[in-house]
Amino acid sequence: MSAPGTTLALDIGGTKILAALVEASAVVDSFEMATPRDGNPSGWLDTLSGHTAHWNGRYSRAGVAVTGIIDDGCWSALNKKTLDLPDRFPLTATVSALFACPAFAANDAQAAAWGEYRFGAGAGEDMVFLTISTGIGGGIIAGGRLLTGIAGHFGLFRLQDFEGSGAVDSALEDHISGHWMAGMAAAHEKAVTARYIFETARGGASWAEEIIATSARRTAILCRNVQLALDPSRIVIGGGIGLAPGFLERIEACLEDMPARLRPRLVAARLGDKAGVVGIADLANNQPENKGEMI
Ligand code: BMX
Repeated sequence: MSAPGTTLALDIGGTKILAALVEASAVVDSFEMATPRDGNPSGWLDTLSGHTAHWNGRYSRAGVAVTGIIDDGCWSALNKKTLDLPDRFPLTATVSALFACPAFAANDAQAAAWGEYRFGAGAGEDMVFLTISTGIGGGIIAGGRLLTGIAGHFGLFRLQDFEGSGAVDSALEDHISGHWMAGMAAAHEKAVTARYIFETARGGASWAEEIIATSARRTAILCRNVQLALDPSRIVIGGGIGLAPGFLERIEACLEDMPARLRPRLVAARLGDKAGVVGIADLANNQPENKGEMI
């Protein structure tokens, strides 16, 4: 018999996939793998179900947080540079059939925003969550409610020209996030990860330092704009890059000269890479039966 109150939570991002068994806000078991850059979501979910087969019978429903958007339970990418997906992949139907339980799906950053709001750095106030990771995602909590649909897709803000870079009408995240960092690093070293760039900068490499400083400077502009648009009590910063040592402090340093009333209050996410699974589990548990999607 399945244990009531235990949820299978999957968080599928552009770099890694986290599967977890969640009870209330506690992750009781977890499994992680790199997001394959080839194949398709059916194959990735098959692999995942194989690795988590020993959890069968321990959960009664599934929540899936994914990079990209969900419409009618179908999953698509907004930015294929973050993760290349076939359009309208039937996510909730596939998860429900593979894991033999009702499934609910939502955007990854919105799920993480909800996790932080309920159990992490949110403190019960209106907040914006920003994840700086493979792409840039976000979630908005206003009046105790998570805004759904495409709300919070700050990384998809359009960019006409950025500091004279010549970039025309591209996504903001393509000039800040992990895949941008890796692309910039390619001029110096082959196939490096964002983590490696941070380590190399700490070791004194000026090219790595410049990439991180540029990303932080641009993220600071994004935070200013978010503050002016929504005036949240706090902006919670998460994601592998957002939470990399010193990154939040770099953003704050870029905001120091702002008048206090306009300056965003930045707070580090507290659930770390568990925010997505904790948030999606809570959202899944609060859905009426058989409602398979949120955005
Ligand atoms: C992109 C977009 C968002 C996502 C964000 C962070 C896609 C595939 N993703 O802006 O939906 O929330 O990246 O995603 O269009 P992550 O994979 O970096 O966590």
